[in-house]
Amino acid sequence: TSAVYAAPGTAGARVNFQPRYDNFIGGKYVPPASGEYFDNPSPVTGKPFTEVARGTAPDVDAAVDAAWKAFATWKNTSVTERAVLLNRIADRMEENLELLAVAETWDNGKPIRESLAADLPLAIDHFRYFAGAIRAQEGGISELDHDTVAYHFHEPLGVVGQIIPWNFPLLMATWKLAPALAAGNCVVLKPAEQTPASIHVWLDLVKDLIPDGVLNIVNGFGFEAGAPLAQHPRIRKIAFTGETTTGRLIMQYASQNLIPVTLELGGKSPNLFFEDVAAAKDSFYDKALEGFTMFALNQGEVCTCPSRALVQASVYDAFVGDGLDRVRKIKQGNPLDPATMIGAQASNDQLEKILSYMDIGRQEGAKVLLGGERAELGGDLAEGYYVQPTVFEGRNSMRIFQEEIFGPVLALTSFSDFDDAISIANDTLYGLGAGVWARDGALQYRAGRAIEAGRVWTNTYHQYPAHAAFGGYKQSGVGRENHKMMLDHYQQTKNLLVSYAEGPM
Ligand code: TXE
Repeated sequence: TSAVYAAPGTAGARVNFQPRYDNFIGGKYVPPASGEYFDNPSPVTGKPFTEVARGTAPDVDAAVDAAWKAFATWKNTSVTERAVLLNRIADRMEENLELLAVAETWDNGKPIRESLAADLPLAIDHFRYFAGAIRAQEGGISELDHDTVAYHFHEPLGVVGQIIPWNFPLLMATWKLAPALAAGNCVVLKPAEQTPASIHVWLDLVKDLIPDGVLNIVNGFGFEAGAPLAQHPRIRKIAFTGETTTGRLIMQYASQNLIPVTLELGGKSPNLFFEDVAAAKDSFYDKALEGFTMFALNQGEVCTCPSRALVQASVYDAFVGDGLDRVRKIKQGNPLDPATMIGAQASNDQLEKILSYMDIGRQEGAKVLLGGERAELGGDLAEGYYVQPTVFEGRNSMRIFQEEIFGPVLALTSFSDFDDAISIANDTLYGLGAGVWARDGALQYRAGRAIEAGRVWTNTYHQYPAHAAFGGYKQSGVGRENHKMMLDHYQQTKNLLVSYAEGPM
């Protein structure tokens, strides 16, 4: 369908939110100990549409208790049972794809065509991937001598804490939940306060499938609900996605209880365009131009946003000219319109942060090639959080090249040769993603190996399959998500060392 989806709360809406969401603990909705709720606005209109429990330490305590109670049974489930559960969750999501996509778009501001074609299908596939991965996992046996054997078993950690961000609320929840549940853990999850609602729409669809206490959700703010979770003495691991400065705090909290941490943090990913890209104006060139526009995907609110474009000087003017033409074609508008390519920023705070970086860029002498302002959309969208796709030209030493803006803002510069390209690409505190665009195979390979980043896309960008490892070098994080190697982060190894000899020892 190409019709605009009806807004929640209006006639014909695919989803209607409840007026209020509580915490979900031990299989039931429970009011917060504080008795307080906070308003949740939609970025599409800037207007509140539901209110959400303001969780605090006592709620986290209750959730951790409920999770440990459930773990006593859950840890003994077979991998088949857990795989069946994950597959059922995936099926429910698929049956309710449009409903969930509208919920996600309304809560986060992202265009419906992306929630429908990317966020939800990727989340569904993630549950299915880990359903398969856990069934295919095997332990190991070492024969120490003829009568002595070391067995290696995978065991779950127990109760784990998970703190997620607001840029891909359902997908980030899935990235954390699927491997944790597959491995046999019970979870206490804290959604981001900016996007607390879509996860409850999801929960309403799947909660009858999940045994009580296996998944608990405590809503609330970072310092009030997130910190007590990360510091809780009875969680066995904390997984976090968010800002690098918050990641540092999470690691400190975890050190109090000496528990493992996985962190997916910020980025300032370089997107490198080598001169041979422009050797012909063919379909490959066209694909590279599309790669140039990827900084605006999800309004730039992606930890791997290719927020720095590095274009070889010999083709700079021509390539950038064509690239800007492509950026001008990005259609901004109502996120519920399937034709819209760029929607609203997730929160007013984020909108203001982006606008302030645009001022910083201008002040430090970067040249605005495109955009540079808040996007004024009329009617119901007038108070939504919209920003124009923006391209700044400048130098890599500028703050807009070094600091994560997390908006549709590209910092563009040129490089002379291979060594210059790699040195600019790596001149950053971060190392999450990168893009390499080149026709020459050896060049692609050498650039991919030389860039200090956990994922280097080559002649593509922004693909997130469940079976490719994802995570940061340098200050972009610790550990990996996706891929079956993720199970290692949610399991510990039990070694039984057994002698079958009669004796003597
Ligand atoms: O992140 P926070 P914010 C970056 C992006 C963005 C900036 C700020 O640059 O502009 O971070 O966003 C919880 N103890 N990214 O302020 O604070 C919080 O409630 C425990 C990059 O929203 O890191 C939320 O659930 N938890 C990014 C989650 O942490 C705490 C995604 C993320 O919030 C906490 C999001 C605390 N002390 C933002 N403080 C990515 N890598 O994808 C906050 N939280």
